[in-house]
Amino acid sequence: MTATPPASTERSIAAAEAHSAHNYHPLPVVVASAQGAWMTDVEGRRYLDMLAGYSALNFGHGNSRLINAAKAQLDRVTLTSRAFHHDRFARFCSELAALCGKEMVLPMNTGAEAVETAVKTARKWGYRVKGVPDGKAKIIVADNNFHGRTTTIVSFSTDPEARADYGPYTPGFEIVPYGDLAALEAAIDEHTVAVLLEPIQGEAGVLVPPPGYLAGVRRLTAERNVLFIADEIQSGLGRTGRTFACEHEDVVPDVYVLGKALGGGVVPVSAVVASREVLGVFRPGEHGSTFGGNPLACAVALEVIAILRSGEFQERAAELGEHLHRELGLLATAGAVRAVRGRGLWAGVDIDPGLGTGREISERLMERGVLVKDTHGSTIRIAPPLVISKEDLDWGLSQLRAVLASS
Ligand code: IF1
Repeated sequence: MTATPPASTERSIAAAEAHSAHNYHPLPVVVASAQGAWMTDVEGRRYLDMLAGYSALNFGHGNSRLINAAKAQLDRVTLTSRAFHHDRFARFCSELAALCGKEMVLPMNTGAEAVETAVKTARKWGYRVKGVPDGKAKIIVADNNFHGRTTTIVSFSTDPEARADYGPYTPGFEIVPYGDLAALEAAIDEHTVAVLLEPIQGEAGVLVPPPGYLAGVRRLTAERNVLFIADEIQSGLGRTGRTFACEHEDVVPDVYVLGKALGGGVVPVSAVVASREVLGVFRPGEHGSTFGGNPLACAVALEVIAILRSGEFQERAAELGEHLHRELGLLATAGAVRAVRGRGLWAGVDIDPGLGTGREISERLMERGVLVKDTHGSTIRIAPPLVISKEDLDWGLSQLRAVLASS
């Protein structure tokens, strides 16, 4: 008797598990193609993408404007390194600075690199501009933060999974409770150069700070000559219904840290954006990256910036987000859902733990053609591409309702 060959999905997963480090536990789906808010697996099954590459795909899979910008640039020049100028760089920097209402841009690739760059910027600014004694600079961060996975960044993580076994850790950070202005005020001293925060905490479960918190952080940091660094890598670029999540409190931070959607889900593009006083601290040779600000990255990001300038996706996220949160609120009153947080097309949904872990709910949703990602415990996050139609969003929500009803 010959064994039936395992399905293509199982073979792909087995092969991946054999030769890749097991630093992830993906849902058992093998994607082969995607368009808009939909993905198709190797066996032709279709799934509604309610994660959007952790918000890297805000403008949808295969967005024709972004793909065309990339294709056109592929035929011209893709990489020069920063040893030479290239003809997309100046426009990228000036247009991104303008989008942020700032003056200067320092481009990198991944989010973690941009956060590292912001840390370096703040320290250098502290020594050169604020006058902090050498080696004493302190940066205040929040508990349950997620800013990336480099050794310095995990040094100030409070998540044992992200941090354990990676010491010795980088000093110079103080952790305060997120949302607690008094604790932040007490932590600021004469050596404090920056406060680094997510305006909405993603990994923590899409945690929106209490009203007035971001405005309070802005006031305190301004009064004490401390930089307010907003990590808008996940919250920014349309997701919450505004270009930046800080806008919900009319807050303009000193430093924006951007990533994910800046590359449109096509290429990794990140950046630190700030005033001349802040980013002007760098001299040649003091920081850099082989790929940061490369022609392909700049071409795609320029199209992302043009898309954002129209405001179309911010408006979509605001409108559909209101609908999403209204519908999730109904689920919460029905009992299966304990809490819902978020803004715009971004929600953290705490499921009644009696109904299953976030992972189990995610697997059941996958079986019904909806892809989401769990975070700690019984929380799932919903963050579809902003191109999602209201009908598709409603269909996805009906699948969630069905899963909760049958759990
Ligand atoms: C992973 C979470 C999302 C971020 C913020 C910086 C970075 C991230 C606010 C670093 C990255 C990721 C990375 C991804 C999981 C993910 C995530 F669950 F951890 F929180 F999106 F929800 N600042 N977020 O959210 O950016 O270096 O990855 O480009 O598996 O690590 P990166």
